[in-house]
Amino acid sequence: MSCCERHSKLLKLCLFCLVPEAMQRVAAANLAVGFEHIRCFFKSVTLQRLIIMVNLSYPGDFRVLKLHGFAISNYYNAVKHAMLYKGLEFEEIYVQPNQSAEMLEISPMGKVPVLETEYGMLTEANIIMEYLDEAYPEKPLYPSDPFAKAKVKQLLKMVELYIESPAHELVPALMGMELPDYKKENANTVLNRGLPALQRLAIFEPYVCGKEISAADIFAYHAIKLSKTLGKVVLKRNIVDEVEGLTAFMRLIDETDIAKKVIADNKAALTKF
Ligand SMILES: N[C@@H](CCC(=O)N[C@@H](CS)C(=O)NCC(=O)O)C(=O)O
Repeated sequence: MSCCERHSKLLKLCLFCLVPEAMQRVAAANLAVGFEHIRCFFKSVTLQRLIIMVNLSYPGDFRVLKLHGFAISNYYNAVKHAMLYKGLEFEEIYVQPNQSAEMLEISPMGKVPVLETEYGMLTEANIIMEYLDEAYPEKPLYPSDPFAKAKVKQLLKMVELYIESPAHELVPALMGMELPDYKKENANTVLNRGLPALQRLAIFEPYVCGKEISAADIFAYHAIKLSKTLGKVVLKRNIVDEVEGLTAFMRLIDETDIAKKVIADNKAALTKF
């Protein structure tokens, strides 16, 4: 058997999803799969195809998307909401953010959410949503027009940086911790610019970027839910009232079945926490 015949036999077996078995069988049949043949085989397949082959040989394990995290996190809930909206099949894997070696292997900052795909792990809620929208184009969450798409990303980013982030700093207060005044002042200062910025940018017709629901709506909804609570409890201000159109927008999303489910899971998780 020539090198190429052996190589194509090996490749054929691999394509039948029997990568490990193929290696064993070929070796057992004394086909002398030497280094040269293996090198020849690996040269012929791209890394991506190799990953697909290996995944296919373990059906059911790698191919279902897995969302790691917990329902207390607004970032986790935004991604979960987007996945439910897109009708994706996925498994939820409960994990709290932490700095263990295992966690840092799947999430470089030890944060949640983490999306496990057949190709590897992804973190950062907006990046995960963008990936999912490209990989699963049904029920898009970003417009196809480049500028409209950039506007969705702009709004999402601005909510994250100038509303959610300053409010998020106050989370320890919800757990009964005393916060130094400078933290509250800092949150107020950023929110005092962030909320008018949202007012200038959001369209509310009825969604934040116009007539179609987008990733910005889903992200903003969960970010503002948390920020509203923190604003009320810690800063004694109602941030939703400060942006015209925001109350109606929050109600609109509140009324959807997906939001009801995600929020019910969030409440259940908070009670157990
Ligand atoms: N930029 C990240 C933020 C994620 C994040 O901060 N998640 C929180 C839970 S809501 C977390 O894991 N916190 C733990 C930590 O900050 O170490 C994203 O977009 O996913």
